[in-house]
Amino acid sequence: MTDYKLNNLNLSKLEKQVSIPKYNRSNIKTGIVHVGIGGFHRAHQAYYTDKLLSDESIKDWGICGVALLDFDTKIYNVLKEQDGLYTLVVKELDGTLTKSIIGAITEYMFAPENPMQVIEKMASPEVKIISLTITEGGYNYNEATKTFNFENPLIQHDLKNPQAPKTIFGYLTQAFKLRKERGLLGCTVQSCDNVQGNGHVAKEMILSYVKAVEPELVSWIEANVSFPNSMVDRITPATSPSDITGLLETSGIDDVWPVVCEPFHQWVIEDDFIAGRPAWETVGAQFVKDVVPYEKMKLSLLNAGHSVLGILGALIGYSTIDEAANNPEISAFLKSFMDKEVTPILGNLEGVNLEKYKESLLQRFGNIYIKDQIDRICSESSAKFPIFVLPTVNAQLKQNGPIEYAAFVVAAWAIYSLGVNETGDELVVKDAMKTILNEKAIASKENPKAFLEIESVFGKIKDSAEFVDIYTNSYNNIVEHGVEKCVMEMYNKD
Ligand code: CS2
Repeated sequence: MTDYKLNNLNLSKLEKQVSIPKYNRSNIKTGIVHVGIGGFHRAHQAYYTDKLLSDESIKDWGICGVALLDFDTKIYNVLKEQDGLYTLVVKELDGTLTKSIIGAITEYMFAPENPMQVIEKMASPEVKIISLTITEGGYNYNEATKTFNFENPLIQHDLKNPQAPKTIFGYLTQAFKLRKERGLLGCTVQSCDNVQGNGHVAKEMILSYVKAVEPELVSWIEANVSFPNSMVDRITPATSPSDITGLLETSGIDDVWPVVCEPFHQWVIEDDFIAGRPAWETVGAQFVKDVVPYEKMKLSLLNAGHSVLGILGALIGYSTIDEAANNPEISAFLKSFMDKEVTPILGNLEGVNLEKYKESLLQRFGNIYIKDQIDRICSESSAKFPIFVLPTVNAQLKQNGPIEYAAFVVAAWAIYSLGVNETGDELVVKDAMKTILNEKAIASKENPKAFLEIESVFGKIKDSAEFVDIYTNSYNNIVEHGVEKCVMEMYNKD
């Protein structure tokens, strides 16, 4: 089989091997600027948009992908070399691979190289939506103070260098300023991150920043920018070297960075787009009035479920999520956590069969073909726990409900933060707060409560005697008996 480098020129030659964009990409105008062109965006929003563009009458919704951080230089270079094209490899439940080339990213920019180019693009009249996957930590929210974190050095940089910002807050401020000065219409900021009330949080954090730097812009934003909430879902592991070579060997596609993902995908969006939007509902997205209950369900079951499997699995010595999910002890623990602690706090979810949803999650986690990396799941846990796990604890504490399972996972995370698993192997801890997590983890060997003192993660949880008690017991039990034995005893007792 001849190998073809993935780019515009070779696209038609690949038609026999895989599905390729069915539209003329050079005719598509940019209607969306997307910040954060990692695997998830490319498996989700860009995938939906590519499907939409197959209707050749739709020409206004191409995506300009923005790589915001220095660290994103690789994806920018790949997209540039491949004319924005990449292969999406869906790993089906029976192990077959469905491959398609996605063409929705028609422009790409590297912000650190040319910040003004990005600001101009965000302010351009044809752009109606600025969407974001900037990760949970990207919203710069401090759990302890419940406010915007002005101490972040990158924010300090933006305050001093408004024309050459580094954070999304600096970019959006400049783009809104230009729109206002030029008398242009506003636009929608659409968060696609795993944050409860992601639109609300995006709005609150952006306005906090703008209030400090351009207070006269606040009322313009309030009147001209909308911030719909959305629930996004598709498990997208990091691409492995064998995904890349496998694609080349089986299809002759020389793609430096394909994206692999599960077949399941869901997107529930609040219909609040001030400058118009693509008809994503025609390709499977759901538009609803209030997305908050769906988000809560997904974050506290799926994402928290991931953290449970990730942290416990890492301590046992597993490297992929399916290994943890297919360990009967761990999966029974997860099921109890979901049923006993999460389900009671979800309230009424009209039209959702929660039992089926939970069942489907266990099946998705257990998919042996996905091989989602435990390292990926455990990375940035300091930004994930406050959104995925701790709201369940706080809600249960308020109603004197059960917290055993969640407290156990927090204790396991404290031990994980020592950086060694139960067989003595080193763990790759990737976390913006790695140093403090490790310091507190070491102090926790003497007094487990030390870990809970990180207020920007745990807020006031350390003040709950009940939580501290159960957490400390779990901590000591894990140290003494190991995760698997404790887990077995816990659900046998129930
Ligand atoms: C994961 C998510 O990062 C994580 O911890 O839980 O990336 C998860 O795979 C996606 O939200 C699935 O929709």
